[in-house]
Amino acid sequence: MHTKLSLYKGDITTLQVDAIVNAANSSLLGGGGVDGAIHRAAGKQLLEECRTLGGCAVGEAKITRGYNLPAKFVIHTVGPVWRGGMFNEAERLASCYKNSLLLAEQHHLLTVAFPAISSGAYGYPLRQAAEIASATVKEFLIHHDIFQEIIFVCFSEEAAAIYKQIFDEN
Ligand code: AR6
Repeated sequence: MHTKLSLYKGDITTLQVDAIVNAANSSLLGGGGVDGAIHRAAGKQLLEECRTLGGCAVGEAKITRGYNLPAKFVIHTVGPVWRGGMFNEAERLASCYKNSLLLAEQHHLLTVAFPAISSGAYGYPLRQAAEIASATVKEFLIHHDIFQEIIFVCFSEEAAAIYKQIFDEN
């Protein structure tokens, strides 16, 4: 594989990459968690650009500039709310990763950092969410091995341990 996959424990808003992915809601007008942190760090111009986008459906992705962030772009995607696993949550979560990477590819972005989409306020069990993240990105890279680095950002020790275990197993 040409693309380097890595884990980073910490705050995604500090990363100097081509794009960070935001775990947004379908309004794209901000919220808590990583979404709140990204809007705070990017500044109010981000919200102004988001207002022009007309929202985003679950599993889809939209791109904006990064404004005051060290990242050049923000790819906003909307994860599924966990409702027990019988409502296509896994497919929808996988779509978030695929559509975010497709957008990155279209914009020739080479370094992309993902948070653990849906695993906070949206309640997706972290291990299952991380397994989908890892498997979906690896599968995407089979046909689009065009990135320099994809970074999985873990915000807690627990998340870092889970991601590390999944990486070591595969
Ligand atoms: N850097 C990296 N990861 C973070 C950061 C950060 N600064 N802050 C939190 N996380 P969540 P969701 C992790 O709740 O579950 C928002 O209000 C966090 O530990 O941010 O997709 C939106 O507007 C967790 O593992 O996103 C939506 O309404 C992961 O990011 C809703 O929450 C995702 O947690 C989306 O919920």
